[in-house]
Amino acid sequence: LFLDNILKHETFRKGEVTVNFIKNNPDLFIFKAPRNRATKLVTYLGDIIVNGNSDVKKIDATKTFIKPKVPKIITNIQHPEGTKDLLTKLGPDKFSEWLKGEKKVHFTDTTMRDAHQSLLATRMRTYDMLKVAEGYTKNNPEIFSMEVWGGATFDVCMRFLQENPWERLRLLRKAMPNVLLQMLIRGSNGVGYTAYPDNLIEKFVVSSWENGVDIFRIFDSLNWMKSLAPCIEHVRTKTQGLAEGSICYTGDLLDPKNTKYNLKYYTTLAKDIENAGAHILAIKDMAGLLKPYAAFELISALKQEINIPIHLHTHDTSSIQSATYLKAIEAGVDVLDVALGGLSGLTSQPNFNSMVEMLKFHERENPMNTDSLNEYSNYWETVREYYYPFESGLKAGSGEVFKHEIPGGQYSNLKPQAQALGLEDRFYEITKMYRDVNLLFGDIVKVTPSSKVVGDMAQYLVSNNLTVQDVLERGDTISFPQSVVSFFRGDLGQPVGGFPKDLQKLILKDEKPYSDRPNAHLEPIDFDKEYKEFRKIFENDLGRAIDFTDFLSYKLYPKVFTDAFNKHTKYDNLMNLPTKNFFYGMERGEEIIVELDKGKTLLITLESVSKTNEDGLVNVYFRVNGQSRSVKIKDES
Ligand code: 3PY
Ligand code: ZN
Repeated sequence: LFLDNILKHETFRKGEVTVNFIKNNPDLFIFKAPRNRATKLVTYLGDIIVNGNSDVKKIDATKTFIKPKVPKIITNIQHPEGTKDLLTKLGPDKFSEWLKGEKKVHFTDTTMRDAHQSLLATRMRTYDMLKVAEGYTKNNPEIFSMEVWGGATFDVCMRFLQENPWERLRLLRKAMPNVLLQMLIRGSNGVGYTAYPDNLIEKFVVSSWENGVDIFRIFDSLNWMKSLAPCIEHVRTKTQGLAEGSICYTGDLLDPKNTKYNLKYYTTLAKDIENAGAHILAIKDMAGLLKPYAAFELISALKQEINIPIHLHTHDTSSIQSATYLKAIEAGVDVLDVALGGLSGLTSQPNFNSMVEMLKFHERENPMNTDSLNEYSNYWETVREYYYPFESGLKAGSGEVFKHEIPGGQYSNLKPQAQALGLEDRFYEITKMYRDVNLLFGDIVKVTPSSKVVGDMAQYLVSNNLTVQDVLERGDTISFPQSVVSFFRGDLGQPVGGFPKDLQKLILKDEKPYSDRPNAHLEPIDFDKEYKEFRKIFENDLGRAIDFTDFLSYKLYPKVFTDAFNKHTKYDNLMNLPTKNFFYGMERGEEIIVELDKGKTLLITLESVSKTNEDGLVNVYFRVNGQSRSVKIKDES
């Protein structure tokens, strides 16, 4: 072990050994129990090389990648002061007043959350974010906030990327200490698809704040104040962060026949959100339905009604949403959500780079370094290629979004789901059915998780060759998807105007619905007792160290967390593996560098791959830091 320590020592490896080498390096005498990290890592690579990554359904054998160019990071300067420093100085209430008084338009960059959630099924890995996070916020400290967490990222981190979402947050916080970090939280549904006990949501909010979140964008998938209010309260009373309460926008405000989601409805809801204590109001246009002139009316009216700043979020699915931003700016919007060019447009947010250019020399201009923004946009455009299997295939903006109203974040997921059900060629039918189901359900607000219910029902009806008319005529003989039954029982709360009663009866059969808060039906968590039990299960020498945030992950997603934890035990931390190799393994002769810890790197070369032997095993031969290593992998084909 001593010899091993010497060989691995950085000074030795650099060839800088002097006579005092041993005397000056007491760490040579620290003998760590080997964690076999290198073996675990090559086992993962071997697995992917032989069997592929099960998350990648279709590989294009002709695909080649270009190495992404990371814009220069100036390591020896500190981050210039930004909005995070201002929040610390002013506190949330004064910060909100400051923002409201700002003349220039501010920008939230969604590249690391909603943009890839909406274009690449949320698969963006921490590895690609960390390459640029520090430099980006050093070069562009004028950014209002970076949306980096929450929404579907929490689940996908564990389920598909084998990452710890909390570790992502902590690392991004460290890399971007000057700019506000923002998350999306689904009110009582946290970052999940169902309601959780109130005390779990409270602890989740507090831990999110402690680990780096500054702005909590809080919404409810049915715009139900009873779900929004407690979460706003947690942020207000238990953190020094900013509570951003959201109205989810649906339908068309300008349609005279729209008596449900009209101006009065939105201004009343906004007032309720302000009264519940929000520091900022978000207009969350999750499907990109807010048309330019409707935006002007809505924001002008809200400016009259409320005294907190307004933050507008949209998706450019129709490709006309930059016009919406233009009218919103004219009406006095305070902050706009945008994504860096390479990950903008279509189901993602409008283009940050172009939006800044649009405002040049205008009285509300927010001067930014557009050359730098363009460099980072180019970086993301190149990185995006690694994620090609997760692209939705949408090639141009589509006016159909005003008919089906599918949220941008759901669109990129619905396609692979349809594929998995063998319905790929009936995707258009599914989008039409989505609209029919929405109307059948009484025209509800559709955003996670209510949007998932509509999507599940639409796919169910298409795959069973049923229509909504069939549901109305013989629903008593149909067994509906679990999410639909749960929705009609009241598990996601109450929709605007209530449930259609006859349909509710057909779907629930003999079950009784309820109309109070779903959380009222959930036992609070006994944290002392349950955390102890959790530690007993997961604390062992083989797995990674665990803490309270892991317990929260476990409470939100028990199975997903357990699977990810077990994979970590098998493969160790895969976060530092380059994205190309994480998804596609390695090519023969390819040489990669993987940083296990700061200063501890592995140089891995794939030497050869044997044929499958009679036991169904394949030998994969690597060189790791100059030494031969081979792993036996079971051929699953
Ligand atoms: C989410 O809840 O993940 C969303 O992005 C909703 O728009
Ligand atoms: Zn969104």
